[in-house]
Amino acid sequence: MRDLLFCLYPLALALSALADCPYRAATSELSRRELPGDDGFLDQFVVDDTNAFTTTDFGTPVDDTHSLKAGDRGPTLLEDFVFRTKITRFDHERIPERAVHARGAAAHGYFESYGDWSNITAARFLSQAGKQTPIFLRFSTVAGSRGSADTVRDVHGFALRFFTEEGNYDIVGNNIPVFFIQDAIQFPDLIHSVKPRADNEIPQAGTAHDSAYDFFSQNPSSLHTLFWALSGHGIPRSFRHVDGFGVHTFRFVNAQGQSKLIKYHFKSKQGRASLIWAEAQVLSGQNADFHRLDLFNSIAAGQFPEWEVSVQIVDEEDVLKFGIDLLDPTKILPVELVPLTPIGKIVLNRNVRNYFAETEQSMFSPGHVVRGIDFSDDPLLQGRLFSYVDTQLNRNMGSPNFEQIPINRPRNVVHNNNRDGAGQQFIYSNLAPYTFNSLNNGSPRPANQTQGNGFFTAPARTIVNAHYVREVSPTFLDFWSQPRLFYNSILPAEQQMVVNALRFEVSHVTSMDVRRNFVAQLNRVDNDLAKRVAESVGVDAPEPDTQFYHNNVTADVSTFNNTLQSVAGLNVGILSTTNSSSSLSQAGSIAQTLASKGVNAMIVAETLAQGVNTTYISSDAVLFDGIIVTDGTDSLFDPTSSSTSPFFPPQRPLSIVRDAYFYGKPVASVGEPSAFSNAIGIPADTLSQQAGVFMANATDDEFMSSFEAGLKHFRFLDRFPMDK
Ligand code: HDE
Repeated sequence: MRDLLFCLYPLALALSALADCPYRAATSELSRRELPGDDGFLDQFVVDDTNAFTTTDFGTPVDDTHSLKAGDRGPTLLEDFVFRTKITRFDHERIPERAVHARGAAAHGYFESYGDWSNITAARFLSQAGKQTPIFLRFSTVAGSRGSADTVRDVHGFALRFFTEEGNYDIVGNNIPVFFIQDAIQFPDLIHSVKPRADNEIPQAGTAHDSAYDFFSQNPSSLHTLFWALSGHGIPRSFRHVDGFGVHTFRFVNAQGQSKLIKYHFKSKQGRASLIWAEAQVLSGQNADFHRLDLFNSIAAGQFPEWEVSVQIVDEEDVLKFGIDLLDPTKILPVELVPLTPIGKIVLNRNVRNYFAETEQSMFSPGHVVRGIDFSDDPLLQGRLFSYVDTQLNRNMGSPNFEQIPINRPRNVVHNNNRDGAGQQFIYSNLAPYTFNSLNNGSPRPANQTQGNGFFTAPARTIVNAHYVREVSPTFLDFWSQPRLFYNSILPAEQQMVVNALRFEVSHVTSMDVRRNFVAQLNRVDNDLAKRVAESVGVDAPEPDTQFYHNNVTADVSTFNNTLQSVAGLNVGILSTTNSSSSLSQAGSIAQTLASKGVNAMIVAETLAQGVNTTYISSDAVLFDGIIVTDGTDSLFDPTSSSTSPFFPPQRPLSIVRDAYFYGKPVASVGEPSAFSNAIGIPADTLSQQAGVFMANATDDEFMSSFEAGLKHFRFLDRFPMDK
């Protein structure tokens, strides 16, 4: 023991020397610019520690780097309030993570209205063309815990808050337009089935296990959402490349009280883009923060992601007209039946300054509504109106004052008779905190449709004379036609991805009965699909059940059948070597051209020599949206001993090229292509005929512009094997 102490002694000396090390000024990235739609509201809460001395929480300047001890080798004293308060604060740093949607990232921005929509809604943020309203948008996965990886397969949250002048309005949506269940009372059951097993807490952030597929097969309302999640929508390339949906039907109500049913759509102006499952799995390990980083870096680089906000508008009396009950959240309203009306756009232009204070403490609720908006009777929505407030009470340690946290505060002043609670931030001066009063001139006064610009319930909302029931509506009972509509509407290669996803997921189910039950459900969607899955999971192929089948299709549900609007924010690996100065200079000029388009061009070489951005040891095909191999790098791709190097794991450059190709990415080579084609394992003359493969002797304009077009195409699906 004594020996050990002596060993540690030099370390202790070194540490105490560190404490005396000269202060080096670090450049701060926190200085902020004025941006459109930014009301600067949060600035008043920002603490700037520059040139400040440390204080306790109660303001006393102190030294909190050494505890108070009886002698320099003696015990720490209970008296030491500096030590006790610092450690106590640390012990209490965490609040409960969200029960679902725990993992996420958010950013600030603004909404801009395309017009004056007061004919259909009294909402002020929609009252004028060009009107800007600050927003906060949080993206998330659902099942994983806060420390899980970004690229797991999951539905993604799209929780949007408008800080309007008449209060906060939240649309707490997802990137998939439908949900698994039709009644909120089933939500705990759904989540218990998809969350990890109770005994060993496995698997983390994934549905590939018995209980999830037991739930899906016993509750076929879940099939439609499951199909979307098992396609590219479950593994997006980035948050910037997802669409958002309000999912439920809501109402717009104008000042006169006339209402319409509406469904929200948020279309990514970047375009939709998805990962391939194999790379999503690798990415979880290579960079568990892939999506968070992409969003943060894009905004920091001034590449502000945008979404067009649209609504489908339906007359009140048409709630059942389309053969779809608009109160059923497991159904889409196909755009062929009711087209989208664009009403505005949202732009994200500012990162959070403190993840905990802003993103973690943001508490959204579908019940945060403003005048001009109203709910529908969708039973899922109705239940959510209870759950979110309840969950915030839990996350805020029981205190109802979570709405007073800066990120949750509305921009207008709050006036009501709610009082006290832990952590109350306001000093209410009204000595008559009740309504109706005479001692405070009757204030605060109730606001409604005609006075105080108040919220009001759409007068057209009626309730039919009915019995109390615990039953599902007969109009909710078709569970199979829309999963089929989705499956019919995606590309054959995407159908293959859904088949493969199901093969992966169901092969993790150990119960034969669950596998059989699930295949029986698939057979109600599509017999060919059911057979393809059955074959790979040891279940007998079912006979067609033709009563369920149809050939309808709908537009715009695929994630691969669209071209990206821009290459900004995409990552390209330019493979080079420190052994060749001409390769490095070629890489430099390619990087410059790509950077002028907003691409993150990363020159990869053995070491971080001058001009190199990253090393082979830190690189992998999954980290790039496309790769370019520069001239003079042949020796790196020789699978024999000459390619080994202490600077990277065996064959890393080769595997980057090969994997990028097999993930369907644009791949390019400059100069003699034999090493490049050997790395992929396909002869150069065959490769050169393929879409998304670019080979040239020089990096001329044509080469660069065809590579850019390849990036916009994003994935070349013909590289993936099909069942038939
Ligand atoms: Fe949520 N959901 N949810 N949900 N949800 C939560 O609230 C719940 C549902 C969604 O970024 C929780 O603050 C019930 C549909 C998002 O902070 C919780 C039901 C949709 C987020 C909750 C649903 C969503 C949540 C957990 C069935 C898409 C993250 C933490 C009726 C339209 C918001 C929290 C953020 C979060 C309950 C179904 C989206 C437990 C009971 C449908 C994007 O209250």
